[in-house]
Amino acid sequence: MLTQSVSAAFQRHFGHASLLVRAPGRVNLIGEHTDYNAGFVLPAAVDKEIHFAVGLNNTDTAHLIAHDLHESCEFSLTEEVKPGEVQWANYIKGVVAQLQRRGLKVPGFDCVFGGNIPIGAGMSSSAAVECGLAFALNKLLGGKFDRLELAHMGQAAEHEFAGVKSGLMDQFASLHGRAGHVIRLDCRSLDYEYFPFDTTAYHLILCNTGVKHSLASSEYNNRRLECEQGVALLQKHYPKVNTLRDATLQQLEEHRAELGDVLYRRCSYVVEENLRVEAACQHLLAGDMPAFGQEMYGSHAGLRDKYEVSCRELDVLVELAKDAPGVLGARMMGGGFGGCTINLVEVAQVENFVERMTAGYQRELNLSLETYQAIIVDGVEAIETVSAGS
Ligand code: GAF
Repeated sequence: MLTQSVSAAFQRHFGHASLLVRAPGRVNLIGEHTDYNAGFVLPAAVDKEIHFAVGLNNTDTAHLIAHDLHESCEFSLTEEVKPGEVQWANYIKGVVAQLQRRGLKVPGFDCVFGGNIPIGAGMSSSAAVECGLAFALNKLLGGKFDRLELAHMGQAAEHEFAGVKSGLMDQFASLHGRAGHVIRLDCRSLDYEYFPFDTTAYHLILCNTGVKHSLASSEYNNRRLECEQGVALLQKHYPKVNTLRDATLQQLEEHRAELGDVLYRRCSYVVEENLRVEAACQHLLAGDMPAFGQEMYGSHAGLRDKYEVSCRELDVLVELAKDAPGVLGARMMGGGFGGCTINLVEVAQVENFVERMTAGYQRELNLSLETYQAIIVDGVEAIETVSAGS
């Protein structure tokens, strides 16, 4: 459906051959704000996606159409691409700039994209845009770069063209997702392992607060800075501590006064969250989903109280989930300050859960709730090549 409408729009506007690509958003089961601290994450690509039709046009200009927004933008490729005023186009321009920086002469291309990833829901629509376009252009231009390099390009685009100093998790998950599996990624070594995630008994349900507070990106960058300050201080005592991944709770305890209250809380959250991811993976292997769910609740408490990236809407949803039958775990997901909670819910209770949460959110905050079941799918891939006029 999505592919057809994007492909039809491409034919209407440009009428030449194109490559069709799908790029999924992601969920993260546990391991939040650990990626830029060289820690562990446990994401998966999900069935909310952005689809692309991309074709070379034998000119020096890129023409972009954001199908859902009914907006277009074009830019010249004769020189190094720079960020512009159109926000959504910057994710694409950022990727093109990365390809150029790696020595590729990017020729003119036409691109139509559209999707169903809710914007601002913390499901990484921006990473899907970056990764889908990077994958499509790379394929059209000879496939020089592997998926990891494409993920790095997406991340760099986020840093330089969107101003968010994000980690690698979102781009990595969009490009490396595997249907029915979560990915345990070690963000230090970039080693990763797929864990089967059985959804016969439990479903992953996302509850979208519908809010995205404006401090999201500035506070995100602040947290990253605070972690770096914590590391700089620890390093004076422990030269081998290069990231919070290398730090222990005992070291933090010993230098608590020197760190001060805020840095101590930020750093101890990160160290504890890494331990929770490792524990969660053990529970997953042992099939102990109630224990897995407890780690999710622990993660939320840390994000709320120590890392302070939650908000009232997210906290209300997690509290409501705790009281609902058949819920094993719930937590805020992604950068925070809005977006979704992720909930692990017994299949038989899903319908009741959705009703209860919707009513509760309305009652507590007078807000309406959107919910989605997250189905774990494969990462970015080419769907087909469409010839001109078809
Ligand atoms: C955002 C970032 F893009 C990720 O890199 C990650 O840090 C996440 O927030 C928090 O875990 O999605």
